[in-house]
Amino acid sequence: MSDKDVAFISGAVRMYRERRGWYRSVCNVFMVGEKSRMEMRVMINVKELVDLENATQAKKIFWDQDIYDQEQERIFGRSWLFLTHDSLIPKNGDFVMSRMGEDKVIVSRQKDGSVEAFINSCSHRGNQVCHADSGNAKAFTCNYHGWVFGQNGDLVDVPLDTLCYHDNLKKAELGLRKVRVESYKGLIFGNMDPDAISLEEYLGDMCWFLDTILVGAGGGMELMGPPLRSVLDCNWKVPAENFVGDGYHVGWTHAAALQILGGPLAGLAGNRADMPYDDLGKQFTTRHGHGFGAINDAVTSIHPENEEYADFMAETRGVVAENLGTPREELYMSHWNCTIFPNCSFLYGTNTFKIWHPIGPGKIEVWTYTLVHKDLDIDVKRSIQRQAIRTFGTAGTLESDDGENMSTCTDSNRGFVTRKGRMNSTMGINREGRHPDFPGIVGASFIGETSYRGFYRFWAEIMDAPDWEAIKVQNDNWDEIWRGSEFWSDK
Ligand code: UNU
Ligand code: FES
Ligand code: FE
Repeated sequence: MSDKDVAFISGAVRMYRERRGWYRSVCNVFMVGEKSRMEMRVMINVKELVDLENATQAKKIFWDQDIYDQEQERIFGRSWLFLTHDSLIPKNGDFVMSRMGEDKVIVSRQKDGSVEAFINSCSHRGNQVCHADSGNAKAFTCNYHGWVFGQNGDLVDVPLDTLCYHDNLKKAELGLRKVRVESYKGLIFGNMDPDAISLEEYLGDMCWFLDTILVGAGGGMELMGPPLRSVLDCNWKVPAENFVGDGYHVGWTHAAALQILGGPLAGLAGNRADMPYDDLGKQFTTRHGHGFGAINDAVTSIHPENEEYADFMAETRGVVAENLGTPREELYMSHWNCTIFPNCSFLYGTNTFKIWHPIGPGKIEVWTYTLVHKDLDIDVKRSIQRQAIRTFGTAGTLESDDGENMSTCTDSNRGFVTRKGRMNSTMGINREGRHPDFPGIVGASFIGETSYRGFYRFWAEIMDAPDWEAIKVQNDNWDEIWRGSEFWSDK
Protein backbone atom coordinates (compact mmCIF):
# COMPACT_ATOMS: atom_id res chain seq x y z
CA MET A 1 0.00 0.00 0.00
CA SER A 2 1.51 3.34 -1.01
CA ASP A 3 1.28 6.58 0.91
CA LYS A 4 -1.19 7.83 -1.65
CA ASP A 5 -3.44 4.83 -1.02
CA VAL A 6 -3.27 5.49 2.68
CA ALA A 7 -4.25 9.11 2.17
CA PHE A 8 -7.12 8.08 -0.11
CA ILE A 9 -8.33 5.46 2.31
CA SER A 10 -8.00 7.96 5.12
CA GLY A 11 -10.41 10.31 3.35
CA ALA A 12 -12.78 7.47 2.58
CA VAL A 13 -12.69 6.24 6.15
CA ARG A 14 -13.53 9.68 7.44
CA MET A 15 -16.52 9.90 5.07
CA TYR A 16 -17.84 6.51 6.13
CA ARG A 17 -17.22 7.36 9.71
CA GLU A 18 -19.58 10.25 9.40
CA ARG A 19 -22.26 8.61 7.25
CA ARG A 20 -22.39 4.88 7.80
CA GLY A 21 -23.01 2.49 10.60
CA TRP A 22 -20.55 -0.11 9.35
CA TYR A 23 -17.51 2.17 9.17
CA ARG A 24 -15.86 0.49 12.11
CA SER A 25 -15.19 -2.72 10.20
CA VAL A 26 -13.64 -0.72 7.36
CA CYS A 27 -11.45 1.15 9.79
CA ASN A 28 -10.28 -1.94 11.60
CA VAL A 29 -8.40 -3.09 8.53
CA PHE A 30 -6.30 0.05 8.43
CA MET A 31 -6.00 1.00 12.06
CA VAL A 32 -3.28 -0.12 14.40
CA GLY A 33 -3.98 -1.42 17.87
CA GLU A 34 -6.96 -0.87 20.11
CA LYS A 35 -5.90 2.59 21.26
CA SER A 36 -5.40 3.94 17.75
CA ARG A 37 -8.64 2.44 16.57
CA MET A 38 -10.39 4.46 19.24
CA GLU A 39 -8.67 7.59 17.97
CA MET A 40 -9.56 6.68 14.36
CA ARG A 41 -6.08 7.32 13.11
CA VAL A 42 -4.69 5.95 9.87
CA MET A 43 -1.67 3.71 9.82
CA ILE A 44 1.52 5.24 8.48
CA ASN A 45 3.41 3.25 5.86
CA VAL A 46 6.77 3.42 7.58
CA LYS A 47 8.59 1.24 5.06
CA GLU A 48 7.95 3.81 2.39
CA LEU A 49 9.04 6.66 4.65
CA VAL A 50 12.40 5.11 5.47
CA ASP A 51 14.22 3.07 2.84
CA LEU A 52 16.97 1.27 4.74
CA GLU A 53 18.64 -0.30 1.76
CA ASN A 54 19.08 2.93 -0.17
CA ALA A 55 19.37 5.12 2.95
CA THR A 56 16.69 7.61 1.92
CA GLN A 57 13.77 9.15 3.78
CA ALA A 58 10.54 10.70 2.52
CA LYS A 59 10.54 14.47 2.80
CA LYS A 60 7.19 14.46 4.56
CA ILE A 61 8.64 13.01 7.78
CA PHE A 62 9.49 16.58 8.80
CA TRP A 63 6.04 18.13 8.57
CA ASP A 64 3.22 15.59 8.19
CA GLN A 65 0.64 15.79 10.98
CA ASP A 66 -0.33 12.07 10.85
CA ILE A 67 3.32 11.05 11.13
CA TYR A 68 3.76 13.46 14.01
CA ASP A 69 0.71 12.06 15.82
CA GLN A 70 2.04 8.54 15.48
CA GLU A 71 5.43 9.70 16.79
CA GLN A 72 3.73 11.14 19.86
CA GLU A 73 2.04 7.84 20.58
CA ARG A 74 4.75 5.40 19.56
CA ILE A 75 8.00 7.27 20.20
CA PHE A 76 7.33 9.89 22.87
CA GLY A 77 4.76 7.63 24.55
CA ARG A 78 7.14 4.65 24.83
CA SER A 79 10.78 5.83 24.82
CA TRP A 80 12.93 6.88 27.76
CA LEU A 81 12.87 10.68 27.64
CA PHE A 82 15.39 12.87 29.43
CA LEU A 83 13.82 14.73 32.37
CA THR A 84 16.64 16.31 34.35
CA HIS A 85 19.96 15.65 36.05
CA ASP A 86 20.60 14.74 39.69
CA SER A 87 22.65 17.92 40.08
CA LEU A 88 19.61 20.08 39.33
CA ILE A 89 17.42 18.63 42.10
CA PRO A 90 19.96 17.69 44.80
CA LYS A 91 17.85 18.11 47.96
CA ASN A 92 14.66 16.71 49.45
CA GLY A 93 11.73 18.69 48.00
CA ASP A 94 13.67 20.09 45.03
CA PHE A 95 11.65 19.97 41.83
CA VAL A 96 11.95 21.01 38.20
CA MET A 97 9.44 21.22 35.41
CA SER A 98 10.10 19.12 32.35
CA ARG A 99 8.33 17.87 29.27
CA MET A 100 7.68 14.46 27.74
CA GLY A 101 6.51 15.15 24.21
CA GLU A 102 3.74 17.67 24.66
CA ASP A 103 3.01 16.59 28.24
CA LYS A 104 4.30 18.75 31.05
CA VAL A 105 5.72 16.87 34.01
CA ILE A 106 6.95 17.74 37.49
CA VAL A 107 10.12 15.96 38.60
CA SER A 108 10.51 15.92 42.37
CA ARG A 109 13.17 14.70 44.82
CA GLN A 110 11.63 12.60 47.62
CA LYS A 111 12.54 12.40 51.31
CA ASP A 112 14.33 9.09 50.78
CA GLY A 113 16.44 10.53 47.95
CA SER A 114 14.48 8.82 45.16
CA VAL A 115 12.91 10.79 42.31
CA GLU A 116 9.26 10.80 41.26
CA ALA A 117 7.68 12.39 38.21
CA PHE A 118 4.04 13.11 37.53
CA ILE A 119 1.98 14.96 34.97
CA ASN A 120 1.38 18.63 35.72
CA SER A 121 -2.37 18.57 35.23
CA CYS A 122 -4.84 18.54 38.10
CA SER A 123 -7.04 15.47 38.52
CA HIS A 124 -9.96 17.76 39.36
CA ARG A 125 -10.51 19.99 36.30
CA GLY A 126 -7.14 19.67 34.62
CA ASN A 127 -5.53 22.97 35.54
CA GLN A 128 -1.75 23.18 35.57
CA VAL A 129 -0.88 22.45 39.19
CA CYS A 130 2.56 24.03 39.34
CA HIS A 131 3.58 27.11 37.36
CA ALA A 132 7.15 27.49 38.63
CA ASP A 133 10.02 26.22 36.47
CA SER A 134 11.85 24.93 39.52
CA GLY A 135 11.90 25.29 43.29
CA ASN A 136 11.57 23.41 46.54
CA ALA A 137 8.14 22.26 47.72
CA LYS A 138 6.62 19.78 50.12
CA ALA A 139 3.34 20.04 48.24
CA PHE A 140 1.78 21.39 45.03
CA THR A 141 -1.47 23.29 45.44
CA CYS A 142 -3.69 23.88 42.42
CA ASN A 143 -4.67 27.52 42.20
CA TYR A 144 -8.11 26.80 40.71
CA HIS A 145 -9.94 25.04 43.60
CA GLY A 146 -7.09 24.35 46.00
CA TRP A 147 -6.51 20.62 45.72
CA VAL A 148 -3.18 19.78 47.34
CA PHE A 149 -0.79 17.16 45.96
CA GLY A 150 2.15 15.86 47.97
CA GLN A 151 5.78 15.77 46.97
CA ASN A 152 5.11 12.43 45.25
CA GLY A 153 1.98 13.57 43.39
CA ASP A 154 -0.54 11.89 45.69
CA LEU A 155 -3.68 13.86 46.47
CA VAL A 156 -3.31 14.78 50.15
CA ASP A 157 -5.85 17.51 50.83
CA VAL A 158 -9.06 18.83 49.30
CA PRO A 159 -10.88 21.97 50.46
CA LEU A 160 -14.39 21.25 51.84
CA ASP A 161 -13.70 17.53 51.71
CA THR A 162 -16.21 16.83 54.49
CA LEU A 163 -18.61 19.74 54.18
CA CYS A 164 -19.25 19.56 50.43
CA TYR A 165 -17.88 16.21 49.18
CA HIS A 166 -19.28 14.52 52.31
CA ASP A 167 -16.14 12.40 52.40
CA ASN A 168 -17.14 10.66 49.17
CA LEU A 169 -14.12 11.70 47.14
CA LYS A 170 -11.83 8.74 46.38
CA LYS A 171 -8.64 10.63 47.12
CA ALA A 172 -6.40 7.57 46.85
CA GLU A 173 -7.32 7.29 43.17
CA LEU A 174 -6.92 10.96 42.36
CA GLY A 175 -3.18 11.50 42.53
CA LEU A 176 -1.41 13.14 39.59
CA ARG A 177 -0.68 10.69 36.76
CA LYS A 178 2.69 9.07 37.62
CA VAL A 179 5.52 8.65 35.16
CA ARG A 180 8.04 5.81 35.33
CA VAL A 181 11.42 7.21 36.40
CA GLU A 182 14.87 5.62 36.14
CA SER A 183 18.29 7.18 36.07
CA TYR A 184 21.69 6.40 34.64
CA LYS A 185 24.73 7.91 36.39
CA GLY A 186 23.01 11.19 37.14
CA LEU A 187 20.83 11.46 34.02
CA ILE A 188 17.16 11.09 35.00
CA PHE A 189 14.73 9.76 32.38
CA GLY A 190 10.98 9.15 32.33
CA ASN A 191 8.84 6.70 30.39
CA MET A 192 5.05 6.69 29.92
CA ASP A 193 4.90 3.01 28.98
CA PRO A 194 4.71 0.48 31.83
CA ASP A 195 5.77 -2.24 29.36
CA ALA A 196 8.94 -0.51 28.16
CA ILE A 197 12.29 -2.19 28.79
CA SER A 198 14.45 -0.73 31.57
CA LEU A 199 16.46 2.45 30.96
CA GLU A 200 19.71 0.50 31.11
CA GLU A 201 18.49 -1.99 28.49
CA TYR A 202 17.21 0.90 26.38
CA LEU A 203 20.59 2.63 26.45
CA GLY A 204 22.23 -0.75 25.85
CA ASP A 205 25.73 -0.47 24.36
CA MET A 206 25.42 3.29 24.63
CA CYS A 207 26.10 2.82 28.38
CA TRP A 208 29.59 1.57 27.50
CA PHE A 209 30.23 4.75 25.53
CA LEU A 210 28.50 7.07 28.00
CA ASP A 211 30.58 5.71 30.89
CA THR A 212 33.56 7.36 29.20
CA ILE A 213 32.22 10.69 30.34
CA LEU A 214 29.61 9.82 33.01
CA VAL A 215 32.22 7.87 34.98
CA GLY A 216 35.34 9.35 33.42
CA ALA A 217 38.08 9.76 35.99
CA GLY A 218 35.57 9.14 38.79
CA GLY A 219 33.62 12.37 39.10
CA GLY A 220 31.65 12.12 35.87
CA MET A 221 29.57 14.95 34.47
CA GLU A 222 26.85 17.25 35.72
CA LEU A 223 24.45 19.68 34.15
CA MET A 224 24.32 23.36 34.93
CA GLY A 225 20.91 24.96 34.69
CA PRO A 226 18.42 26.38 34.58
CA PRO A 227 18.04 25.54 30.90
CA LEU A 228 17.88 28.35 28.37
CA ARG A 229 14.64 27.94 26.47
CA SER A 230 13.76 29.07 22.99
CA VAL A 231 11.34 28.21 20.22
CA LEU A 232 12.53 27.08 16.79
CA ASP A 233 10.23 26.55 13.81
CA CYS A 234 11.48 23.10 12.90
CA ASN A 235 10.65 19.43 13.24
CA TRP A 236 12.29 17.80 16.27
CA LYS A 237 14.11 15.26 14.10
CA VAL A 238 16.11 17.88 12.19
CA PRO A 239 18.30 18.85 15.16
CA ALA A 240 18.17 15.27 16.54
CA GLU A 241 19.64 13.83 13.32
CA ASN A 242 22.09 16.74 13.11
CA PHE A 243 23.48 15.94 16.56
CA VAL A 244 23.43 12.18 16.08
CA GLY A 245 25.63 12.23 13.04
CA ASP A 246 26.23 15.45 11.20
CA GLY A 247 29.98 15.89 11.15
CA TYR A 248 29.54 17.00 7.56
CA HIS A 249 27.99 20.41 8.23
CA VAL A 250 30.57 21.45 10.83
CA GLY A 251 33.24 22.71 8.43
CA TRP A 252 30.65 24.33 6.16
CA THR A 253 27.73 25.73 8.19
CA HIS A 254 30.07 26.76 10.99
CA ALA A 255 33.06 27.74 8.83
CA ALA A 256 33.19 31.40 9.82
CA ALA A 257 32.50 30.82 13.52
CA LEU A 258 35.19 28.13 13.77
CA GLN A 259 37.74 30.31 12.01
CA ILE A 260 37.13 33.08 14.52
CA LEU A 261 37.15 30.70 17.51
CA GLY A 262 40.41 29.06 16.52
CA GLY A 263 41.44 25.92 18.39
CA PRO A 264 41.38 22.31 17.18
CA LEU A 265 38.26 22.68 15.03
CA ALA A 266 39.43 25.73 13.04
CA GLY A 267 41.18 23.39 10.63
CA LEU A 268 37.81 22.00 9.53
CA ALA A 269 36.56 25.37 8.33
CA GLY A 270 35.77 25.36 4.61
CA ASN A 271 36.17 21.57 4.19
CA ARG A 272 39.87 21.66 3.30
CA ALA A 273 40.98 19.11 0.75
CA ASP A 274 44.19 18.26 2.63
CA MET A 275 42.50 16.93 5.76
CA PRO A 276 42.95 13.20 6.50
CA TYR A 277 39.29 12.77 7.37
CA ASP A 278 39.57 9.06 8.16
CA ASP A 279 42.13 9.78 10.85
CA LEU A 280 40.20 12.59 12.50
CA GLY A 281 37.56 10.48 14.20
CA LYS A 282 34.74 7.97 13.88
CA GLN A 283 31.02 7.60 14.33
CA PHE A 284 28.93 5.09 16.16
CA THR A 285 25.38 3.81 16.22
CA THR A 286 23.88 1.42 18.73
CA ARG A 287 20.63 -0.51 19.33
CA HIS A 288 17.58 1.77 19.72
CA GLY A 289 18.86 4.56 17.47
CA HIS A 290 21.40 6.22 19.75
CA GLY A 291 24.61 7.44 18.19
CA PHE A 292 27.44 9.91 18.05
CA GLY A 293 30.37 11.22 16.07
CA ALA A 294 33.76 11.70 17.70
CA ILE A 295 36.48 14.13 16.61
CA ASN A 296 39.84 13.07 18.01
CA ASP A 297 41.70 15.33 20.45
CA ALA A 298 39.08 18.05 20.25
CA VAL A 299 37.58 17.96 23.73
CA THR A 300 38.48 21.57 24.49
CA SER A 301 37.35 22.59 20.99
CA ILE A 302 35.50 25.80 21.73
CA HIS A 303 37.70 26.66 24.72
CA PRO A 304 41.08 27.21 23.07
CA GLU A 305 42.10 29.72 25.73
CA ASN A 306 40.88 27.84 28.79
CA GLU A 307 44.11 26.44 30.23
CA GLU A 308 42.51 25.19 33.45
CA TYR A 309 40.14 23.04 31.45
CA ALA A 310 42.96 21.68 29.27
CA ASP A 311 45.02 20.96 32.40
CA PHE A 312 42.13 19.12 34.04
CA MET A 313 41.69 16.94 30.96
CA ALA A 314 45.44 16.24 30.76
CA GLU A 315 45.54 15.33 34.46
CA THR A 316 42.55 13.00 34.38
CA ARG A 317 43.00 11.13 31.10
CA GLY A 318 45.46 8.68 32.67
CA VAL A 319 42.86 7.56 35.20
CA VAL A 320 40.37 7.00 32.39
CA ALA A 321 42.96 4.95 30.48
CA GLU A 322 43.59 2.84 33.57
CA ASN A 323 39.95 2.29 34.46
CA LEU A 324 38.32 2.12 31.05
CA GLY A 325 41.13 1.33 28.59
CA THR A 326 42.72 3.30 25.74
CA PRO A 327 39.80 3.25 23.25
CA ARG A 328 37.71 5.11 25.81
CA GLU A 329 40.60 7.32 26.88
CA GLU A 330 40.68 8.51 23.25
CA LEU A 331 36.96 9.15 23.34
CA TYR A 332 37.38 10.99 26.65
CA MET A 333 39.69 13.42 24.84
CA SER A 334 37.43 13.71 21.78
CA HIS A 335 34.64 16.06 20.83
CA TRP A 336 31.29 14.23 20.62
CA ASN A 337 28.14 15.17 18.80
CA CYS A 338 25.54 12.81 20.22
CA THR A 339 21.83 12.00 20.35
CA ILE A 340 20.23 9.62 22.80
CA PHE A 341 17.10 8.53 20.92
CA PRO A 342 14.77 10.28 20.44
CA ASN A 343 15.39 13.91 21.44
CA CYS A 344 18.24 14.19 23.96
CA SER A 345 21.38 15.60 22.36
CA PHE A 346 24.69 16.90 23.56
CA LEU A 347 28.08 18.09 22.41
CA TYR A 348 30.75 16.91 24.82
CA GLY A 349 33.72 19.24 24.40
CA THR A 350 31.39 22.00 23.34
CA ASN A 351 29.67 21.42 26.70
CA THR A 352 26.16 21.94 25.47
CA PHE A 353 23.27 19.60 26.30
CA LYS A 354 19.97 20.07 24.51
CA ILE A 355 16.50 18.62 24.54
CA TRP A 356 14.32 19.10 21.46
CA HIS A 357 10.80 19.18 22.88
CA PRO A 358 8.25 18.79 20.08
CA ILE A 359 5.26 21.11 20.00
CA GLY A 360 3.65 20.18 16.72
CA PRO A 361 5.29 18.85 13.54
CA GLY A 362 6.95 22.19 12.71
CA LYS A 363 7.84 23.59 16.12
CA ILE A 364 10.12 22.73 19.02
CA GLU A 365 11.13 24.19 22.32
CA VAL A 366 14.89 23.90 22.71
CA TRP A 367 16.10 23.48 26.29
CA THR A 368 19.84 24.12 26.58
CA TYR A 369 21.88 23.11 29.64
CA THR A 370 25.64 23.25 30.13
CA LEU A 371 27.41 19.90 30.49
CA VAL A 372 30.56 20.01 32.65
CA HIS A 373 32.95 17.67 34.42
CA LYS A 374 31.76 17.51 38.01
CA ASP A 375 35.27 17.64 39.50
CA LEU A 376 36.22 20.97 37.92
CA ASP A 377 36.51 24.06 40.15
CA ILE A 378 33.37 26.16 40.14
CA ASP A 379 35.07 29.12 38.44
CA VAL A 380 36.30 26.88 35.62
CA LYS A 381 32.76 25.49 35.30
CA ARG A 382 31.44 29.04 35.08
CA SER A 383 33.93 30.00 32.38
CA ILE A 384 33.02 26.88 30.39
CA GLN A 385 29.34 27.73 30.82
CA ARG A 386 29.89 31.28 29.53
CA GLN A 387 31.69 29.99 26.44
CA ALA A 388 29.06 27.27 25.87
CA ILE A 389 26.34 29.93 25.95
CA ARG A 390 28.27 32.24 23.61
CA THR A 391 28.51 29.42 21.07
CA PHE A 392 25.47 27.18 21.59
CA GLY A 393 23.14 29.28 23.76
CA THR A 394 19.91 30.68 22.32
CA ALA A 395 21.76 33.52 20.57
CA GLY A 396 25.06 31.67 20.31
CA THR A 397 27.27 32.04 17.26
CA LEU A 398 27.14 28.38 16.22
CA GLU A 399 23.53 27.95 17.37
CA SER A 400 22.40 30.71 15.01
CA ASP A 401 24.40 29.11 12.18
CA ASP A 402 22.28 25.98 12.63
CA GLY A 403 18.89 27.60 13.28
CA GLU A 404 18.22 28.76 9.75
CA ASN A 405 19.03 25.32 8.31
CA MET A 406 16.78 23.63 10.89
CA SER A 407 13.69 25.65 10.06
CA THR A 408 14.27 25.65 6.31
CA CYS A 409 14.66 21.84 6.20
CA THR A 410 11.22 21.59 7.80
CA ASP A 411 9.41 24.16 5.71
CA SER A 412 11.00 23.64 2.30
CA ASN A 413 9.86 20.03 2.02
CA ARG A 414 6.14 20.80 1.94
CA GLY A 415 5.59 22.00 -1.64
CA PHE A 416 3.24 19.74 -3.57
CA VAL A 417 5.96 18.47 -5.90
CA THR A 418 8.80 18.82 -3.39
CA ARG A 419 7.04 16.56 -0.88
CA LYS A 420 7.15 13.61 -3.27
CA GLY A 421 10.94 13.70 -3.21
CA ARG A 422 13.31 11.97 -0.85
CA MET A 423 16.30 12.88 1.32
CA ASN A 424 19.63 11.13 1.17
CA SER A 425 21.84 9.83 3.99
CA THR A 426 24.24 7.55 2.14
CA MET A 427 27.61 8.98 3.10
CA GLY A 428 30.06 6.27 4.14
CA ILE A 429 27.53 3.50 3.51
CA ASN A 430 30.12 0.81 2.74
CA ARG A 431 32.68 1.99 5.23
CA GLU A 432 31.15 0.83 8.49
CA GLY A 433 30.52 -2.32 10.51
CA ARG A 434 31.41 -4.22 13.69
CA HIS A 435 34.70 -3.05 15.19
CA PRO A 436 37.17 -4.98 17.38
CA ASP A 437 37.44 -2.23 20.04
CA PHE A 438 33.94 -0.74 20.17
CA PRO A 439 30.39 -2.04 20.58
CA GLY A 440 27.65 -1.07 18.10
CA ILE A 441 28.30 -0.23 14.47
CA VAL A 442 31.30 1.96 13.74
CA GLY A 443 31.75 4.27 10.75
CA ALA A 444 35.21 5.05 9.38
CA SER A 445 35.11 8.83 9.46
CA PHE A 446 33.34 11.30 11.72
CA ILE A 447 32.13 12.85 8.46
CA GLY A 448 29.71 10.19 7.36
CA GLU A 449 26.09 9.23 7.95
CA THR A 450 26.35 5.92 9.82
CA SER A 451 24.52 7.23 12.85
CA TYR A 452 21.84 8.85 10.67
CA ARG A 453 21.15 5.38 9.28
CA GLY A 454 21.01 3.94 12.78
CA PHE A 455 18.70 6.70 13.98
CA TYR A 456 16.19 6.23 11.14
CA ARG A 457 16.45 2.45 11.27
CA PHE A 458 15.16 2.55 14.83
CA TRP A 459 12.73 5.39 14.11
CA ALA A 460 11.09 3.14 11.51
CA GLU A 461 11.17 0.14 13.85
CA ILE A 462 9.52 1.83 16.82
CA MET A 463 6.99 3.63 14.58
CA ASP A 464 5.95 0.27 13.18
CA ALA A 465 6.03 -1.83 16.37
CA PRO A 466 2.67 -2.40 18.10
CA ASP A 467 4.40 -2.82 21.48
CA TRP A 468 7.76 -3.29 23.20
CA GLU A 469 7.51 -7.07 22.78
CA ALA A 470 7.74 -6.58 19.03
CA ILE A 471 10.84 -4.41 19.48
CA LYS A 472 12.55 -6.95 21.76
CA VAL A 473 12.11 -9.61 19.10
CA GLN A 474 14.49 -7.60 16.88
CA ASN A 475 17.30 -7.51 19.46
CA ASP A 476 19.41 -10.06 17.59
CA ASN A 477 18.61 -8.72 14.12
CA TRP A 478 18.79 -4.97 14.57
CA ASP A 479 22.21 -4.81 12.90
CA GLU A 480 21.05 -6.77 9.83
CA ILE A 481 21.63 -3.88 7.43
CA TRP A 482 25.32 -3.89 8.42
CA ARG A 483 25.78 -7.67 8.52
CA GLY A 484 28.24 -8.95 6.03
CA SER A 485 30.35 -5.84 6.25
CA GLU A 486 33.96 -6.87 6.66
CA PHE A 487 35.08 -3.27 6.62
CA TRP A 488 36.94 -3.23 9.93
CA SER A 489 38.31 -6.76 9.74
CA ASP A 490 39.68 -6.03 6.25
CA LYS A 491 41.20 -2.75 7.28
O1 UNU B 1 27.43 21.68 15.23
C1 UNU B 1 27.97 20.68 15.61
N1 UNU B 1 27.27 19.57 15.67
C2 UNU B 1 29.39 20.71 16.04
C3 UNU B 1 29.99 21.92 16.28
C4 UNU B 1 30.08 19.54 16.14
C5 UNU B 1 31.40 19.58 16.50
C6 UNU B 1 32.02 20.79 16.77
C7 UNU B 1 31.31 21.97 16.66
FE1 FES C 1 22.86 19.32 2.77
FE2 FES C 1 21.67 20.92 1.11
S1 FES C 1 23.76 20.40 1.14
S2 FES C 1 20.84 19.97 2.84
FE1 FE D 1 25.84 22.70 14.01
